Amino acid sequence: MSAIIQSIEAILVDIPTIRPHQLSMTTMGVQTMVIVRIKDSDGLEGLGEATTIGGLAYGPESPESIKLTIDTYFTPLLTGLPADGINTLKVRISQVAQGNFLAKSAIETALLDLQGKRLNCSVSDLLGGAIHQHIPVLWTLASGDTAKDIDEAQSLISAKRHCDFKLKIGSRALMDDVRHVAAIKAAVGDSASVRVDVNQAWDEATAAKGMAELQAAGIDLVEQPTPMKDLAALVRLSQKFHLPILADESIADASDLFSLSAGGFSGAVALKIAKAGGPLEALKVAHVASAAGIGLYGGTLLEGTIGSVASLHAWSTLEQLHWGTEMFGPLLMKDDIVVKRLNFHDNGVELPAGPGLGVAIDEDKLAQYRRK
Ligand code: MUC
Ligand code: MG
Repeated sequence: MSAIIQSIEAILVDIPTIRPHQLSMTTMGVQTMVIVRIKDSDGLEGLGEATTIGGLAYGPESPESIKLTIDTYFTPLLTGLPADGINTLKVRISQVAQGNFLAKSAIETALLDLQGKRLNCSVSDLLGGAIHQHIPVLWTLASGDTAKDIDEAQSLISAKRHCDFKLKIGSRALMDDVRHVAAIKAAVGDSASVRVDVNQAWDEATAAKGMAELQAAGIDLVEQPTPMKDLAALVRLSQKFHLPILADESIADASDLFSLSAGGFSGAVALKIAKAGGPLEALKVAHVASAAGIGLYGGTLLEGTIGSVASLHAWSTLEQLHWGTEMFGPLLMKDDIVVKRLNFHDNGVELPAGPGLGVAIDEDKLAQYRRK
């Protein structure tokens, strides 16, 4: 007899960031995670997480709306059903809910964690097995201050915590951003790869000028320079410059990437479990990318440990991550709600061992940070 889903809980957790994190659309001082706990009739528990950036600043789902979607729609639908039929449960959810990929991702993650615990294997084993145990992780420099960003980069390079950096630009005038980026690249030199994320802030003409300047400054990759819906602009820019483009907000799921590549885009894609609707869905994007010759990058919505580990299990099964990953979310938060924090070393992170995700909740920490 299959174990039955007995309860689903969605918990809002607020943890301050170690410093303000400045993006083109918002500055974060706190990160809000939605932690999902699914319990089954055998007494096992699966953990999931759905986290976004700056409430509603980044996308259409907020932490509060994710909790509402799970409490009001997904919990009554799934309670009482066999917990091990993940594909069947996903079909049931998509029959009642359009979109809501972050909420779906948290549920899919928790079901995978539960399945792994039941079968005594890791989530990456469920996904075909990890190829990599140590996964490269970059750091985002986004203090808003050039000198502080240079200090931050240099201390992280010497500690071997990160050797690749992503700079958040787009909120200032173009040439101010170019000077900021060029100063950081000049300070770190060849010891680091420097990329930028514009988070859709430029129109196509600004992007063309920006890419020419950034190419001359030695930048390696430009992420989402133009608005997400303007796929044609991404295609034209990718054909015009040798400096590669990383598509982020434009690509949520496999069909988005199919359209972009069929339109003639070359470059890379940021995979995110949150955008796609879970680790299984994000891997479908990776398969389309591989078929189309598009490079892979393991992306984040600045999730805490649970969401980051779910992503890492998925990324660990990919033979090649051309641009590495950015699974540093847990390091941006002042504290954590898990018993054992991730082990970041040698410019990357260790995939945790143990059944399921390999992560356990610290109940005292959860009680301290959960929203009252
Ligand atoms: C994004 O758009 O890439 C990832 C790293 C970071 O600093 O912000 C995110 C979101
Ligand atoms: Mg991005």
